[in-house]
Amino acid sequence: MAKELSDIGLIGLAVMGQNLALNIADHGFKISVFNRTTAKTDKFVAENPSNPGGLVGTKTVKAFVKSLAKPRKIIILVQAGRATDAVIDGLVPLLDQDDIIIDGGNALWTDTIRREKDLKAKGLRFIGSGVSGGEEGARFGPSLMPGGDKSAWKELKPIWNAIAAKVDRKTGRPLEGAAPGKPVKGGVPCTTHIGDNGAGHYVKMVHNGIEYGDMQMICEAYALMQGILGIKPKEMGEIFTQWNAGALDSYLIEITADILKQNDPTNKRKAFVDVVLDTAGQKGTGKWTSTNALDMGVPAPTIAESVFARCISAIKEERVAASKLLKGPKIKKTPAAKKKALIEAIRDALYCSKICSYAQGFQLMREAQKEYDWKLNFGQIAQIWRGGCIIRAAFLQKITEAYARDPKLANLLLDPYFNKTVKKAQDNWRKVVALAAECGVPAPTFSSSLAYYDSYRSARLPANLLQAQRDYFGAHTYERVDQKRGKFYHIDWPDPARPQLEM
Ligand code: NBP
Repeated sequence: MAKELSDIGLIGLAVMGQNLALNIADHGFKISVFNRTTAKTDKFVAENPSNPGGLVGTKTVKAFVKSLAKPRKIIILVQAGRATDAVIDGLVPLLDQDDIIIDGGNALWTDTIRREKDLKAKGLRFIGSGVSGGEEGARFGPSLMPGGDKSAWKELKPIWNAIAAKVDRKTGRPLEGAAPGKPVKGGVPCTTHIGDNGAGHYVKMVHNGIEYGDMQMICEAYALMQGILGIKPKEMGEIFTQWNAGALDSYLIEITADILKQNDPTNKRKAFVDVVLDTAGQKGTGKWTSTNALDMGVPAPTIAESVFARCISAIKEERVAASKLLKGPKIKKTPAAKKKALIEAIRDALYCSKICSYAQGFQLMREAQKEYDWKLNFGQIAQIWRGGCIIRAAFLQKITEAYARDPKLANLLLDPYFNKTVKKAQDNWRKVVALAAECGVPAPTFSSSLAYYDSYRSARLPANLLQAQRDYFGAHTYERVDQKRGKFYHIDWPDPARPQLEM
């Protein structure tokens, strides 16, 4: 007998909402849907008549709420910010004690903390869940990062476990169903309860910051191979395919290979990548990650550089004008015999920079858990990023293993695997950064990652001089190397003890 009431409901039928609703229905859950513009709901339901669970289109929020089994579970997939608040405000008067609202949008985690608190005071439960993987992920298995009320998570877990991407328990490799939309048999779902209130959205934000870094690093590898070696897109596509068979095995490397091999649809003799305008947009999560890093005083320069790289790309006209006035060095031709070695060096530079970028992302989460009193499981976070999401990569299994070895690991770079990898590859990394500077090819994330690595491994940095400067002009005081930490000194500048120049 068909179920009368729906197992779950979803509001917001744009790209993400439609695909997630179909994924949920594929797994046998009956789902009610609602959208502000009713025509979109009608079209969506009409176009998807058969699925194992069933789609129920509703025309009013009241009818939508009435169609759900209690405690009601309602996913919101609308724009983050005001639209999410508007949808919540419309729902609240219609809900009963213990009903559950799940925000699957890219909300700012502090908004999620606020919403959870407000709704709790009204007797409602709230989950802020990161949803990663774009359209394809939402449809066939995203990585899901839920945070919030534990009892609400218990109710949501069977659905989230069913629809999430799955990875192999031992190898962490993403698993696929027999066909798109066919449920995957076995495997570990790429979802776990991340922590209280805003923890899920915070981790999703850091995921996006890391994604910014990954994408920019790949672009720098492309720019170096193009600028210094003159490699054409098709050949470079083959290089990325080879890289994808090794330690760099990841979704972003795979799609980069595809993109580079793609011809322009309007002129088949041209590579598609060559006709795309070089200005990149952003929606804000990379900026949020970087701002939060600055707020908490956690160094995340690779992620910030990747945001700035998009900013500088956006001022196209200014760059074109500057290119006519500002001269750089002439690019040295690399002899053909050295081409293979340089390609390998670029690959190593990419891998080492990637390690630094992830080290920064995980340090951010470590600091945030102190600030917000969360208990994050870093190995599990790396594991649920192995499938479904944009940054899915073989490399994440190494992170899971690193945290299994030492759950309190201070920095990924200190793990034996990552330490050994960087030790082996760093000569190549340094060579590439030096060559990029010599040739005038911008490589902001490669070089800032190297500076991060060198700073992190320095027992003594020049901040001694900096602190002395601060004491000189602002009486900011300084600590001494020959005294215990926490004791502060000040000199009345200019210091009478300073040796005078003999005349
Ligand atoms: P959008 O963020 O573009 O949201 C638009 C949808 O929200 C439309 O269907 C719109 O209805 C509906 N909506 C409702 Br219902 N009430 C609204 C209101 N009061 N104000 C504005 N819109 C309202 O959809 P999306 O691209 O599917 O993304 C959904 C969420 O998922 C966002 O938070 C996004 O950041 C996040 N996300 C997106 C991706 C991605 O790849 N796109 C990936 C991961 C996360 P209408 O038809 O009447 O305009």
